[in-house]
Amino acid sequence: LKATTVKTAPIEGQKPGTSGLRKKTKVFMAKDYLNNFVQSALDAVKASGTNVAEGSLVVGGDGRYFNDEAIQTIIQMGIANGVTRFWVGKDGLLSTPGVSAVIRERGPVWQKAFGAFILTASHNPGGPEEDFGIKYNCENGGPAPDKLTEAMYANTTTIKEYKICEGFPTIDISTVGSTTVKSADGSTEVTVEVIDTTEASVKLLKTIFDFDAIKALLDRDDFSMVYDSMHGVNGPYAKAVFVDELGQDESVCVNAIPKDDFGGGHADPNLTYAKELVATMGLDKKGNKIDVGDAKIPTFGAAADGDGDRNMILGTQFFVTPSDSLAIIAAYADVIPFFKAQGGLKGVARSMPTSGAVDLVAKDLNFDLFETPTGWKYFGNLMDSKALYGGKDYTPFICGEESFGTGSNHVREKDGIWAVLAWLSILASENSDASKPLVTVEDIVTKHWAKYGRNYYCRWDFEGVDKAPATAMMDKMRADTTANTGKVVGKYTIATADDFTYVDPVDGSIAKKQGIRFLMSDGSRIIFRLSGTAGSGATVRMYIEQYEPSNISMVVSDALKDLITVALELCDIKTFCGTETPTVIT
Ligand code: VG1
Ligand code: CO
Repeated sequence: LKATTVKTAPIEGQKPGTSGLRKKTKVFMAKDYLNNFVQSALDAVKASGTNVAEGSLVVGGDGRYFNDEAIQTIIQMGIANGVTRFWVGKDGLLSTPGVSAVIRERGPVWQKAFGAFILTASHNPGGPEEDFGIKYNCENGGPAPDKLTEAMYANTTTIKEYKICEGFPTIDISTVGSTTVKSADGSTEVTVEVIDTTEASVKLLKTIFDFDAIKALLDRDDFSMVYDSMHGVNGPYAKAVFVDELGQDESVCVNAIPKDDFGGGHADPNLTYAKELVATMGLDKKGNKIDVGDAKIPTFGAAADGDGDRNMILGTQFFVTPSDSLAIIAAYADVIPFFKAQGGLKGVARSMPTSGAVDLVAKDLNFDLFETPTGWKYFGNLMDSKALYGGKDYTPFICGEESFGTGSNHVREKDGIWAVLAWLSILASENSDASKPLVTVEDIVTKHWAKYGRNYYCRWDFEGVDKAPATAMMDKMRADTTANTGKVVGKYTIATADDFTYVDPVDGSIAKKQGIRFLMSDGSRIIFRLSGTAGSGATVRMYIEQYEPSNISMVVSDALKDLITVALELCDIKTFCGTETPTVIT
């Protein structure tokens, strides 16, 4: 357990983004890169008042290339920095929501986790030529708040040395079990426990949902489902829930073996990248129906991203937008025992670019509604409002983003498999009478639109553009907000043009520059942001929304055509970035 101190120097660009630090794998594998960040992170965690010698540090990842090596480095550095207990996922695998569940649920009080390193670049491709990432989660199970990630970043800019126990034996992470090592003088003892990947999550999910009701639905002859884990870390979780617990055939879980390059795919569950599932469900990448001949299309389809926190929900030849999914789960919260048992849902939140569909449900059902910046870390304070701050209690709570993320206060991360089980609960409740014809995903969504109206919505991503012109474009729109307010553009009038600022209602912290918004007088919205998860270059995101109270059966691209034209003019991306053709539309 002898620690060595290694001289190092600051490395540029180690600033965590929307969800941790993401870079090319090769960058991470370069000398001192990971070490510098881990040391800076641990120093910030200690400075925030955490005693790392007490409790456990969780370490796990989505299984991408360099995962295993990084885990051993983190253990060796953790020990040198005073950590005495580690919980490592078997085979190095823990999903993002899985880590949150482990932190919150696992262990006796004296072993409880104080934090976690999650090794993932989420939906970014993996492999030696692609991306790697690391993020830190806190004692509440949620992503480190801005204050902490800023402190980590500040440390990376001044770092001079890091500590590591290079002599610590390499841990065999392929077998569940414990390794304990004592220091030569007997004064300290370090335990590394390799834990079952899915246990804590499955146990928790079983307390949230009515598994018997879901099983009855899945067992119906007229119901079939497929869950595509895209070779990410979700596979073991999907199998544990659907095969082991719910007794379904293995064929329900496709691409369920985690691979270090996600099978060469892009483990991002949307209509563009989840090609295989989208075709199985009888759709093209625009969400239009395709001819599948004699093939039988499943009743329900879902997909997950690399680290298992995202979800896409599909019915037979039908795509549910993530914003609608959030609104519908909120509207049906009472069919989920977890919410019912706590006296029903109290609060909902969405990130600013997410459509206002959930707002209509909140208004109708009297839930407190919050609009936060992009990224899950902003939901944490709201969910912890009572426990941590003695303030108003917003839980039980459901939150979500347009980027295929949905979750609740059962953990402090978005949770892909939770969303799938939530949808199956809704379907089970609508189909409690087995003698009646099946109520489908499409029926449920259409009924919802008929009641609340429809928020037509799309997001255009311009990936891999140059950072300087993209930043200049944003700066121009920011500078023009006052001039643009009141302007008439096409058939729209800009009621407000601004740059979104969020004041956290719980602790008063302020997040500025969270996206340029054009709020039209008829309620339509155009929003621009730069992605905070790109491993290199820049990605411009353009979000378009138009609400229709009764005209609910238009084709999305037709409904949004005029607004898109206006949006492209307002940003002038053609001039700045040389393109106005998106790489992905969701
Ligand atoms: C994107 C999404 C955001 C999400 C984040 C992390 O961020 O837009 O909604 O929270 O990814 O998701 P950005 O800054 O690139 O727009 V995950 O599943 O990649 O951890
Ligand atoms: Co993810």
